[in-house]
Amino acid sequence: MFPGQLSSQAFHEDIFSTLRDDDSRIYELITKEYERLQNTLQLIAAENQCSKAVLAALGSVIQNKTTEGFPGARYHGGCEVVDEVERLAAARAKEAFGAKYANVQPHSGSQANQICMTAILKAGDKVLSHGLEQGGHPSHGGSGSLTGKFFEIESYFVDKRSFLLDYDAIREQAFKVRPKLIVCGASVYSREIDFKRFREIADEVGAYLLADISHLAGLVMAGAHPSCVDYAHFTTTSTYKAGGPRGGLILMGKDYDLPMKFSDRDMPLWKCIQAATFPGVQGTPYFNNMAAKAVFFKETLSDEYKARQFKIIENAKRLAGNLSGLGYDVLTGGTDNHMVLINVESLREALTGTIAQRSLEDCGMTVDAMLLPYDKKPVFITSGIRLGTPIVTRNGMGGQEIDSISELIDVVLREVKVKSDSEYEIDKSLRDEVSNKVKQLCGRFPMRY
Ligand code: DSN
Repeated sequence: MFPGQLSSQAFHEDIFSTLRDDDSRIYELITKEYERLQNTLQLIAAENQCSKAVLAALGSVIQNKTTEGFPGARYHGGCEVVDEVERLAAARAKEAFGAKYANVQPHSGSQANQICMTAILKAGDKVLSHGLEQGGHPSHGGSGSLTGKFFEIESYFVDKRSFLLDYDAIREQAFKVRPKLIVCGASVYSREIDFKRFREIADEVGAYLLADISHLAGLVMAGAHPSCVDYAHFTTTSTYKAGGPRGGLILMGKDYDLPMKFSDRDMPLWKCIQAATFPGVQGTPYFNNMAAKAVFFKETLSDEYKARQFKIIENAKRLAGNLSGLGYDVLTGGTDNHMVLINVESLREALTGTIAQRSLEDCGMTVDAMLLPYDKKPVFITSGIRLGTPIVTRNGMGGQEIDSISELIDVVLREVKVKSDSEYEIDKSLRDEVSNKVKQLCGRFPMRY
């Protein structure tokens, strides 16, 4: 070591105090967010909490490296370390999901979907996907997304009465539409998805199948939800919802090297995915995220991670059962995963999802207002809320705490005074009382890392 040079350990150790000294405003905002997370209940189904090791990998000098391409075939020099990082992250992802191919470069779940779609579709090709207004995702063909602008999108919907996927109806629609791609996976669906059935339908109509398991990835890795990896041609997910860093992932199972026919040659599917990644959709991948993904995938192999995924479902089932017992309309009557969908309008006529979200937030509980299937309310008002148990479970909460949370939610939603679709009043003493109970609960279960 030359004078003036720091070891990697010394360089990285004081990153946070350097930020405090150099940019006190951002430092303060980070501190504020940390305190919000410590002192309020996070019940957003799409959120999770990564480990300190993941945070460390995100905030390391690896973020400085630029290059395009894939390990061993890059467009810049100096890639020997990041090649190893990428290979390790992909190998660990394959192990965690039991996949044959993993691409750890997508910047997000949306970009993972864009990569898969542009790999196999031409502009104007038909796609059949879960309707956006019922909890599909913009990147599955929403009209505002580039996937909706370039491909011809048909939506399938859940059954009007049961709110469940109706596979016979989807099959019938697939025969009518004859899509080149079927997309399954949703942000507002609390029941098991039958990936095998989706693949049978795709095979019958000669379509590819893409399963976006962003909401289910942790459960799938742990075996707490059936896996799609060998049923879907492409599995995509974001990595943060399962408890990793922000980012996306593409996995392929047994079909990873099926040939895709071009006029002058055949190309295996996995290579089409690589070409669509770069130069197709992205430039330089985020190597710090890749390092953090590698750290996360290693964590998912632990017994603690796997057991936690089952506990997340157990807690969600208890929350659904409690609220149902208190007279709430829980969509589909319960849940098979980490989310609970509630029609708040059926509790009190004038109550909306937006008022439920805001009044609960006033009392320290963070949830999402959510448009439910066949919802008649506008998108920023909604009839529903979506609750999720990943973070409270991550912090060690179990049945007793879920019972307390159910009671706290109930008292707020029964007592809030509704003035219009989005205006309300909440008694100050009630707000203080509930917020204090939430703080006490959070104090007993501090953020785990
Ligand atoms: N933000 C996610 C969700 O709330 O489900 C979708 O990407």
